[in-house]
Amino acid sequence: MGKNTYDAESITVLEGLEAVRKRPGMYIGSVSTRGLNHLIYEILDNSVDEHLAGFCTEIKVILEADGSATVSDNGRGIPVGMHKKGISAERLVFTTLHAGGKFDNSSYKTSGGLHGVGSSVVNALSKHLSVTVKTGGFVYEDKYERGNPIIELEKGLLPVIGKSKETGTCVNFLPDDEIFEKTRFKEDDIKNRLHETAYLNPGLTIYYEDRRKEEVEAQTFHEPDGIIGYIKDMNKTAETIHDVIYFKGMSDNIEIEVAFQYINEFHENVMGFVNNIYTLEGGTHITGFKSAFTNIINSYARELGILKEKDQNFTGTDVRNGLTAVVSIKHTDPRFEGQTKTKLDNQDAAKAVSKITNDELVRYFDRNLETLKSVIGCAEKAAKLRKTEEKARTNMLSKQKYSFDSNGKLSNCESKDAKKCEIFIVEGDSAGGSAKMARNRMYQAILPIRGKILNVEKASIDKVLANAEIKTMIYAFGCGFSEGYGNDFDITKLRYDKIIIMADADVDGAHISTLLLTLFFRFMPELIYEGHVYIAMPPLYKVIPQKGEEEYLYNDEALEKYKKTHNVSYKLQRYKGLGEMDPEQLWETTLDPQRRLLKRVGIEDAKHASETTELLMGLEVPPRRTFIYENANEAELDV
Ligand code: TSJ
Repeated sequence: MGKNTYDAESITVLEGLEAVRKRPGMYIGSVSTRGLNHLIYEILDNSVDEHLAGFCTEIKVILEADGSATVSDNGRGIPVGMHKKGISAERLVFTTLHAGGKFDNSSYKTSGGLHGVGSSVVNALSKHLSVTVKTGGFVYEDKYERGNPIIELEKGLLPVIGKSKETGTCVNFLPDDEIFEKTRFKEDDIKNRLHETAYLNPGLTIYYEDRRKEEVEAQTFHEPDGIIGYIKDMNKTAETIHDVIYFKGMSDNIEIEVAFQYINEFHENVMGFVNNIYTLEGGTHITGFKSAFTNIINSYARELGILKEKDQNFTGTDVRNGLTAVVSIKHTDPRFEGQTKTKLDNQDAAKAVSKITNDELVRYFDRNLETLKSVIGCAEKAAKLRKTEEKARTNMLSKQKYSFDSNGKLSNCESKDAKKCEIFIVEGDSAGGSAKMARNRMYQAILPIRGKILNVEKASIDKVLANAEIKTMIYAFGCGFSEGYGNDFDITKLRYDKIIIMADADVDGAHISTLLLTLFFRFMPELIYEGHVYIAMPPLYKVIPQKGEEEYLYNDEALEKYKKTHNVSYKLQRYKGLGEMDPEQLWETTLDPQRRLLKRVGIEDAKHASETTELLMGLEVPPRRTFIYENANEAELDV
């Protein structure tokens, strides 16, 4: 650093970024893969803001071969000129916490959202970061290491490295392996996010490239139909009841955009976005949308005589039966609450969305009576089913509370201390038998399940609850279950800290895991939200060298690595399934808390899980098998 007047300021700046490196979780949520991907989104949001401000039409996101990421756009370019006290504005952006807003005169800051922390945090958590700005005929460059500028400025101005008639910003950064547990970006999550961003910004084209692979993968995301296209794609394989309905409006300075369509299925999918941020936990915009919908459909149903005077109103869940909807709003000052800070809290949004939804639905349905009638038909079907199910449930709960222990299938553990207890849900009787012998019976319970449990997405609830294995499971967990029409689920009663799905590493195993996750996701989502659900990762191989220690290998990468690092002859044993392991092996590889590998099913998977489920269950048999097969080897060796 020079002896310039901004010395004092630089010191506080560096202290700021030092705090980020000390407690990264405070700024990006976690240092797991989720936090890692978040770095890209944080930078990307700046370019999207530039698009929202009306100056950028193209964004490129490149996962580079060296593990770094490059995000670039064709916007105006970050201001490089002198800002207050002699620091270039660009420097201030990258070295000051929360600097973003200061120059940002676009009306909607995405940075107001989930962990919206700005590019300085990305800078602080990167081994190196470089910025190239094209503006005013010149190309400027700046570089940082772990948040520290490494180029000395002359008179506070950035060095010029070339000329250009174009404008734009390009940022390249390599996440610091001193900070992150893993530094490999997860491409599926990133591609989803880019696609979502394209749907929400129909004027934007996003190019994606993954250069880490031998064969470079390139994709373009451009969705000129916006959220209408989003709905169409989500309902691609479903039987739709009407064309996508779209409306937008402005109320109380909040911009509201909605697209929806009913399909002939027994579930709802209402997704909310605030300033392009997906709100997993919903919030006021969603509440406003839902309450307007419920009111309107009920008053039309009475007007049309479909609901008689003596009839009860449809519930909100009835009204949303079969509904796929996207509610996207733009708010100048969004506030978020909830466990993952993804629940909109602004009361004005509820009022505004409800007003616009109300006005626009009335306008539409008054002119489209046939559509209205088929929508009400969906609610009627749901109400009928609900009433049957309410009966079925009362019967089930009163009759069978204590009866299914007689299956004798659950081998419970002795301890009643839920914090220490685990339950393994094991596919197949033979693996179940081995697991029962191998387990630590003090803390580990075993529940073998046979074959394929019920497809919960398709089955109605009384069928689900009639399934012996599911009943045993619900009973064993001890918390009841929740479902659209009431909530009997009580997570404080959970008897096991860990619920561990143990299935073979093959197609059928993947199917069983998906079905179980669907069941949990639909009827006991708190189990997933609160991180109680895990997937056991049994090894794929055992290597037995002529000399030296035997080793279990958990994936093909580990095998490749072993081959490269061990020059001795060895026998390679491939496990086909859990059933092949004797109890001792099962203990060593999959049950022993000291040695086993578990994948935690996290909230980040929740949205993806539900989509996958819908995809899996909605499709015919052949594509379903392909999908599961393709993904069977993709489980991440986290935790
Ligand atoms: F912040 C960042 F460095 F992470 C970043 C910012 C990364 C990337 C890839 C792009 C951007 C960015 C910033 N793209 N476009 C802009 N635009 C501005 O910062 C900008 C330009 C001009 C004016 C103006 O009022 O003239 C205002 C702004 C906010």
